[in-house]
Amino acid sequence: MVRDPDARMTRTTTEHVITRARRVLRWLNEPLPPPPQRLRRGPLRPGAFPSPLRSARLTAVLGIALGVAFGVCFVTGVLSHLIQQPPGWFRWPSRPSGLYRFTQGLHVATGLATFPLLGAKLWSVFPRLFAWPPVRHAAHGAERLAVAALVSAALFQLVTGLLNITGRYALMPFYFPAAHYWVAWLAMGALLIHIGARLPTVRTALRRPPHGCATVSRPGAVAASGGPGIRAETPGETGDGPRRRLLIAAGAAAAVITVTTAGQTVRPLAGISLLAPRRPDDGPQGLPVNRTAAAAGVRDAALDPGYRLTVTGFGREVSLSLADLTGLRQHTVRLPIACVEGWSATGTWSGVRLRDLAVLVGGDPGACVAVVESLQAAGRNRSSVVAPPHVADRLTLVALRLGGEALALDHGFPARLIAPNRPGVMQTKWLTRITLRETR
Ligand SMILES: Nc1nc2c(c(=O)[nH]1)N[C@H]1C(S)=C(S)[C@@H](COP(=O)(O)O)O[C@H]1N2
Ligand SMILES: [Mo]
Repeated sequence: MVRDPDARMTRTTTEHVITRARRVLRWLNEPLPPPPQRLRRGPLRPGAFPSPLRSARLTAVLGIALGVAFGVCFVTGVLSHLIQQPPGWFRWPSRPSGLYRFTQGLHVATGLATFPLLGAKLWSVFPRLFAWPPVRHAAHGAERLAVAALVSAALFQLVTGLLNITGRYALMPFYFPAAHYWVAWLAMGALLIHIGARLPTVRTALRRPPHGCATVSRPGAVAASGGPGIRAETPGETGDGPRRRLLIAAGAAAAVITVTTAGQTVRPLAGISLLAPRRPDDGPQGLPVNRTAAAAGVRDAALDPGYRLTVTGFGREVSLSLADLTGLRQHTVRLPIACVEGWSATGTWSGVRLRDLAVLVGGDPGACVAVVESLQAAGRNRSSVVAPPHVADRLTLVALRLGGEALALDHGFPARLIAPNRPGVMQTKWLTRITLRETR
């Protein structure tokens, strides 16, 4: 019989790795020397947080609600980022025409609902900040660091998100979309570590009956006790009434915030939109304005009678006056502006199909990308890229009219882009140039 030396070598290497891993794990869970007892003062003293409201179960239920809200917010946020800065593999369709309006509305709504939930959750675990000993072993220290990262990242996301939807960019000394995007990944990573570490505790906490009628003590009872001031619910203990009321209050606050802000995108709720930063019908021609013509510095150029829209591509170039544009075949569509800030509003737009302009310079509208540029000299939103499905879509217009009238100056007069299923920030106003090229 021939022995296989390779197989034996692989086996010894594997065993070696396993032994190493075990040693690291043991080291991570090795108890660390406790800090001197005389430091155990103030909030660190035993029994510093006697509130009967706090319990492992309350924390677990709030944690699950938060996890769901955060998950939805994360997925819809990453989606919004991909649509605005598409990597090569990403395709975003032009239908259903109101899909982005829905996903971004959900993003902002779940983000806002997180405020009371996170507040209640932080309150419910606050005493744990003063747990004694502060670090039991290296693994415990790592978990606490992940929690610190999670809390900071979550607060950063909520605050920057709120500043964004209220248009307070000046208060953010960084580029909001990039910061909000990368910190989201940080929060998600920390959240996954946190869930991994806390899952057994959550299971135990939820298994225990809320009204404490059981008398059997379970082996997990100690694990579910969250440290100082946070009790595992021992059977027969009272205090579920106030705890339940706190949960209901946090849930109700989340619901009230949702209902009083959703009106900025859900039209029937507009009347009770008390907390929403925007009303969907507040602005010229019954539509909000994000950047005015004056703010964009395009007033004179937009009102100039010599205005021309240049369409180029495939070796051709046409220059169209406003009269030329109205002389082309006109179409009318009903489409929303769905701002990344979470408000949206539907308008009735009329103008020329982008695909007709592609044909005008000899392009195949089924295989074209368009770059649309505005009269605005500078600024991140002065131009945008229109992907092939949107160029080809019959709903995509170079709009000249809104609600049966010429476009208001602030809505993009003389001509703006309006396309189905696109973020508002990519519905470029005051168009001056459209460049078409073949899809590679
Ligand atoms: N040239 C230009 N187009 C622009 C913008 C801009 O700043 N400059 N803002 C965009 C944003 S963020 C939104 S939400 C929509 C809003 O369109 P409205 O002002 O007509 O409602 O226009 C988009 N088009
Ligand atoms: Mo926007």
